[in-house]
Amino acid sequence: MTYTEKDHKFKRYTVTSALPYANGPVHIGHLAGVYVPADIYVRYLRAQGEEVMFIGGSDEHGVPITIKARKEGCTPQDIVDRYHKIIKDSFAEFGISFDIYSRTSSKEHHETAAAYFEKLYKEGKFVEKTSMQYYDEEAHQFLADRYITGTCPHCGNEHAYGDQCEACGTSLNATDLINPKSALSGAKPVLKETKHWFLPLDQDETWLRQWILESHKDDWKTNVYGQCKSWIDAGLQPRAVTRDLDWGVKVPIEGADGKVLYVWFDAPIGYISFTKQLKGNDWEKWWKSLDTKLVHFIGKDNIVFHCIIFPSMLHADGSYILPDNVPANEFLNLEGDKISTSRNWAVWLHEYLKDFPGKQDVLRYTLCSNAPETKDNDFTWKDFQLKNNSELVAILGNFVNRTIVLTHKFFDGRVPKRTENGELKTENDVIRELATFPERIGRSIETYRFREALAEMMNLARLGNKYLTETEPWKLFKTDPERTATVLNLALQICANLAVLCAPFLPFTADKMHRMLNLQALGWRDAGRADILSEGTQLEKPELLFEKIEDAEIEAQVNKLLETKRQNELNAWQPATVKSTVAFDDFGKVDIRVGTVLECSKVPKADKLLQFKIDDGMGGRTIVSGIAKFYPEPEKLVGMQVCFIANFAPRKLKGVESQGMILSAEDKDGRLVLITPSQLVTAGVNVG
Ligand code: B3M
Ligand code: ZN
Repeated sequence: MTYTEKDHKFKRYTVTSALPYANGPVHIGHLAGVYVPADIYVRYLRAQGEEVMFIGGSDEHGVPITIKARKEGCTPQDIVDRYHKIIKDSFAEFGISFDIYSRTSSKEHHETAAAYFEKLYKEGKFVEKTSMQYYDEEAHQFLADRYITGTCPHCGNEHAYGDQCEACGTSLNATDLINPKSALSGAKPVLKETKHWFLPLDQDETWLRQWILESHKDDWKTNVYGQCKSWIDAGLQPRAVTRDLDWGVKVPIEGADGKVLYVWFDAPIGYISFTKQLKGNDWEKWWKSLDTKLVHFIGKDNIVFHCIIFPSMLHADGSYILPDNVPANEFLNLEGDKISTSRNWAVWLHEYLKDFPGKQDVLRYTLCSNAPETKDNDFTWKDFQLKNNSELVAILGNFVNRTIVLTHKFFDGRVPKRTENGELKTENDVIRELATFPERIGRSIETYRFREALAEMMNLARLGNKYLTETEPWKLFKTDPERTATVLNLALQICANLAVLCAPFLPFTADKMHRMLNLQALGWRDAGRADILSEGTQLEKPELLFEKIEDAEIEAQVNKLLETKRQNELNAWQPATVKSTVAFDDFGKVDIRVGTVLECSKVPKADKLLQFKIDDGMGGRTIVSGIAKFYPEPEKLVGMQVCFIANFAPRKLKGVESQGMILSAEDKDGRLVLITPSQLVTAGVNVG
């Protein structure tokens, strides 16, 4: 039994993590917000000997998938097959220890979700309503959810979706949007009649208010509680749980052709259907026993669905437990900017693995120590480097390495004997303090304060370093080998404790430490003791737990992001607005001619300038132009024809008189390109 639950009723834990949409790979935001905290939580619970079911999977329905398929000209199934694999592999590589990672396009899921709907339908739990919904007359389709965008009536965000505004988190109905626009054709949609089934959330207000606002006032995170409160206070509206779409779980009743379940109806049922998929498992105990604790790990944009809509679905069925907690995180930004799949502004997990092979724990560590638990937070590569070099290498890695190296040096790598001596105050203090760590770390994890828990774990490594600094075993050995043995024994006990206590956060490092220390698998309850590593145990050769990350590696990542920024700017390029109208006569005042380049060279001491000698059919002239950067071999321009303004007032540039201006086009990346006639013409002719 865990620390906060000593007197509680829970016997087992069902832990779910939001199902990512299989319309793209996963990035650091996913990991920091949901999967690292969820994984720490379940690894810890397992170490406590608790019975845990950790559920994950891909959300393969919904408009984000069909939009992507349309863009790429393939089927939605192609899209989800591709990304489900990438996502599943990334999670496995990062050690996210799901008991099952499944997918909502699976047959079992379709059956479970359809049966869930059917039961509620038969019991009269839905309200059937014919209403007006937006329809795209060009695409001949109803515009559900993300097929429609517009301005959020709450915060004014112009890119809100038909079901939700991501800027303020509000859940919307498409008809709430101001200036609605079809995401398919850009057309202004029309309203058309259609029949749907609604979950009458308005009837759930009383028990939701009691359950969340009263019972969970003290244990739900403030950000989660606050969002729930404002929705409930604003008054809940009936919510359609079906859609006019062809990709999804078919509505399993007569008269519902061409309709599927709303993705937010079927996706959370995935948690249940995936549990069922684990063969030989009594799935109901994970979902229907009052002694099971249900915890949903999600990001803040999913709060309403997990705290209000899904609980209402569970409540409508009547045989399910409700979540005990929904520890939602805020968002992680990247280098000061919102992470965005469409703008490619992200650190993709599959790319990180290629760039930093074997360094999964470094990212897990950075993301946990910087997790957006109470407010949005920023990931920067500099901070990543700092956390690795000054914390993992300098504190944890250094302590473990020094201890094992010294044990090899002085005691042939065998755990030396610790002389129990009541007078050794330093040792007794260390032993006493060591004993407090498992509970301190455990309490923080159990109350979803993972940053704090991680910091505590590092404090144990700090305690170890401080102990070595104070006792200096590397010097002590010459004068007092017996005391040195005591010191290294105790330092090794701290290492062994770290191996157990760092495992939820840094599972790969913990495995390495277990191997180096020849430590058997221990539970959380074994930690805290100063005798978990038996005297005489032969240690393996030390290997470094962490390596320094060099500036060049960080620069390469920063440059990659700068390049993305540049690409995004190019993609966002739009032609300049056309200037105000000019009369023909005014245009006629500018005398544009064609000339042939006779000579061309750099203007001395001016990086940007080229000096042209032009045959203008009138005896020749010199023109200076600021295009040197784009024509590094000016002599190659000889013979080319250019257009120039012949009646431009002469002016001196770096001491050279320029008698006109050569015309060039500025491309969207800032490159200047000379304008030349498509065929040779006589030097001096007019352009107009
Ligand atoms: N796929 C939304 C998201 O990825 C959604 C979560 C479903 S959890 C049941 O943000
Ligand atoms: Zn909004």
